[in-house]
Amino acid sequence: MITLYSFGPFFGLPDASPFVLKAMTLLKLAGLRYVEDHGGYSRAPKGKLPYIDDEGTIIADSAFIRFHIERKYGVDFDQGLSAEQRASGWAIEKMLEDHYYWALVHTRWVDDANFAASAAQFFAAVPAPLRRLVEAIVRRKIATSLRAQGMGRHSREEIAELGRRDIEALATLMGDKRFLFGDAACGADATAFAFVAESLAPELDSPLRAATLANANLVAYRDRMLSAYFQKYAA
Ligand SMILES: N[C@@H](CCC(=O)N[C@@H](CS)C(=O)NCC(=O)O)C(=O)O
Repeated sequence: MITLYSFGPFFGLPDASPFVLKAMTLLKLAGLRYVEDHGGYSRAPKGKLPYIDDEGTIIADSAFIRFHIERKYGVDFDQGLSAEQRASGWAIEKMLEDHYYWALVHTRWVDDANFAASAAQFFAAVPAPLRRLVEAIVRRKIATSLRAQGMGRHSREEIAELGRRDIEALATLMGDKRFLFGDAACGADATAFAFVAESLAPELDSPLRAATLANANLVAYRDRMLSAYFQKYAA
């Protein structure tokens, strides 16, 4: 049995992290059963979630989880796709993971009102006297990461504009297809779905949420993926 180390359900979604939601979706696409463990963050080999324990083999990072599933279980998530479609899928994933993600992080963690309504939920279990301190330490760490990555050097408006461009690009590439490349979900759909679903979390009244909501095809895509793979969270 595979153990997936995750944060746990937040924002009406199976997990607060788009990378964890991506890994869950990959496991489901591959038809692999897994159990979740919400207590593994302190032992995360790369200091981040997700990671998995597959019968004693530890794999950290959603990309390497994907490669592990492909190698060990003989799964081709992109079966039937052309070389060009596979390359496009990878490019879409990296736009969302290495660019859009940071706009989403900024929205959740920097803006005070959004933080109070969303990310602060993570600390609900921390004893009250310590909660403010822990929140402040984590927010400072995230602000430092945002600056180091580069996104954190832009103004709020500039970050919103960059994030909107990503969402518009994704919506255009999706068009009126059921999934990114047709009638079947592929590897990149795990990522695209995860980021669209996290963007639409109702707790976050952000320009990114508004941009996603403005694209009916993305909202329908989120609903379709939830119904297919996360029935409990479907509307
Ligand atoms: N490249 C990693 C990114 C994972 C990641 O950024 N996870 C975040 C949550 S969304 C995390 O665990 N952050 C905790 C930290 O940086 O301390 C993947 O694809 O799994």
